Amino acid sequence: MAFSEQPHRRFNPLKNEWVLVSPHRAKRPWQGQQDTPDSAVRPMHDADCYLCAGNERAGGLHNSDYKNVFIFDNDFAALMPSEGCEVDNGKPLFRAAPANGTCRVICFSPDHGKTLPEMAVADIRAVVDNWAAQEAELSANHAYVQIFENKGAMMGCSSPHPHGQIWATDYVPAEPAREDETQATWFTQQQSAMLLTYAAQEVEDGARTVAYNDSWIAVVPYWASWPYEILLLPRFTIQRMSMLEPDQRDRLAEIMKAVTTAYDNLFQTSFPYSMGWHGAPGTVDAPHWQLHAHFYPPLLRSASVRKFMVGYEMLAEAQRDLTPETAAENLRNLSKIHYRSKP
Ligand code: H2U
Ligand code: ZN
Repeated sequence: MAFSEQPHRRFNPLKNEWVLVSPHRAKRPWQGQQDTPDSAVRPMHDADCYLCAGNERAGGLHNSDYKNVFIFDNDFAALMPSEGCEVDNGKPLFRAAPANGTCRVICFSPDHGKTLPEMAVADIRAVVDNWAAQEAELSANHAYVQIFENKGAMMGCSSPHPHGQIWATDYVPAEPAREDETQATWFTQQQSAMLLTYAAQEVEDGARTVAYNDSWIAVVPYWASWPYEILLLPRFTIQRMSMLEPDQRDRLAEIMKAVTTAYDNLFQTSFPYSMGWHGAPGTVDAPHWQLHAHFYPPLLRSASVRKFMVGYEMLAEAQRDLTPETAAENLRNLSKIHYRSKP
């Protein structure tokens, strides 16, 4: 059997873990849960939305009459900027640590009815600029800044209004901490930045490419565990978002639109996902790091059938049926025009 049809494992060098690929299972029947696809057409302004311009939020404060991007401190923040609680580290099996931080919400646009793929490139560029500014501001007094977007009810997102979040912490959380370690080890052993080398090799190969331009490439990574997972990589050396040059930001806005348009077009739905940026923790030079974004979407075979990371995935290791190459091909071959903007 060919590699593309035979069960095999692939190694994720960023997470330092394996994923089982079982392509022959892709055609198995599904009689399980069907989710409701999001195909709603929403108004530009919703009087009941906590995030729309001018409206009152759940915490009682009012949003400004904002015209492009609007950022506010989360009214129900998971972290506080104040001193953390006292912890007792006396017992090795009952360890705890203080956790201080800042949580913000970023509204991408005042238009309640349009998510990133339906926004103009110039408006996505404004989001990029705000992400970069937040990272610069918050990294001055936090150890790590996590920028992310939870999109769609299926991902537990609380509102259809286009928005994301920023959580800055006085510690480096587990995922970026692991990526820091794997990239540092690679750098020491190979004298190159792992993800810069990887981006160049994916550009050359092309089999897993979803979109690319002079500055960026979006791939279904070789080691993807979610069916339509995407890794968005710079093709140049860059450690943090705040370091991006103006033209690199323009190209980023373009590829963000291309990636999210492909997602929506795949199943003709507002495609749910969790996406987020991983940049170098702290502010010191970190040549082993390459800034990148992960997109983790739950959908598998239609707008209503999702992948569940359960069973073997929870107890042993991640597993996928669809190969990353097939997933990339499916995404790459779609129209570049958003399905809702067609006449
Ligand atoms: P999601 O990105 O998962 O939808 O979460 C939205 C965040 O917005 C959530 O953390 C905050 C919630 O606490 N929020 C406010 O701070 N004020 C509001 O009025 C509504 C939601
Ligand atoms: Zn709204």
